[in-house]
Amino acid sequence: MTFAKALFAATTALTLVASAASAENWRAWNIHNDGHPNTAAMDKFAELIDTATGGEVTLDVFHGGVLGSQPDALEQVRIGAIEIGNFNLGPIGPMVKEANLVSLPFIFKSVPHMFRVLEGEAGQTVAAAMGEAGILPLAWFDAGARSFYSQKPINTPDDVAGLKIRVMNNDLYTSMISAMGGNPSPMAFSEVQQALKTGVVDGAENNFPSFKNVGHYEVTTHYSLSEHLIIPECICVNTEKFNALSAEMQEAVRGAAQEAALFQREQWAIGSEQARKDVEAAGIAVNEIADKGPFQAAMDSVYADYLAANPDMKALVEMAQATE
Ligand code: BDP
Repeated sequence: MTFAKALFAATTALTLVASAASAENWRAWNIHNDGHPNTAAMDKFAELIDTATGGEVTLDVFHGGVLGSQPDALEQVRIGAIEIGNFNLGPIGPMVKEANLVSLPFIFKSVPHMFRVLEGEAGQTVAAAMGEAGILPLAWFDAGARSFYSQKPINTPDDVAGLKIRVMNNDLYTSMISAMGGNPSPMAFSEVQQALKTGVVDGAENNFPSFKNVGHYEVTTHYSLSEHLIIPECICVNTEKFNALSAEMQEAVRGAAQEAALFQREQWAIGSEQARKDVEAAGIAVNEIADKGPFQAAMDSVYADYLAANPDMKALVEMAQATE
């Protein structure tokens, strides 16, 4: 072997060792099962990240919440025990104050409005605060709007009064239900079907895909289109793990996440329409709410109390509200 060849062989071997050592195999948390648009999107993300990074970063996605409840998984991503998650921003509010912007009922006029806010300055502030807290958003998912379901139609806040309603883990949601005269019951997603079935709660609230995919429609009769919350979701990564990647790999990972998010939004549009048809075919009565004004009015005290306790959120709330 000539010297040049030997040098080449040695360098190649070193490069291989170096790239083997720097290859990252990450775990990703997903709460949903097969048949949910986000499950397809997270599988797609795993493919995309592998291709985009040339195998430098690979992903094992754990579906069905097997790595823990959402609040637990968030904590694990925050400390780096799990690298990635598809999180709803609702349960992030208790950890990252700025993320609570999206958990104010009726803050967004529509899903496109929500995306415009996220893509603007308010969204950058939320994303930066999440990154500081260790949960860096790489891309945003559509999660539609959340509406109430129970054993009776809901048309006014008075229809919620006296009902025990399951909510996600966030004080804003307990205040929201209390302001309608209901009894809020924060509970893990995995427990809701049983709680509805046994009457531990009278109702819950979610979008059509989640209402269908975990069988909540099997234990309720009415879905009422209150659309009181439009909460985005993210592909979020542990900030330190992401920052430890080379600039080139960061770009590849972010690009893969953004492409997966575009795919998710397409899947979401198809999946939520299908989920609505499926639950209706299974006997769920879906009712429009002719006037959402009384629900919005009932939230005045929620906003007032929230802003009194968090005066530093006022500018962000106003920025979102002023976004066209
Ligand atoms: C679903 C979200 C999921 C939440 C769940 C819930 O995709 O992240 O955990 O709602 O209500 O729509 O807990």
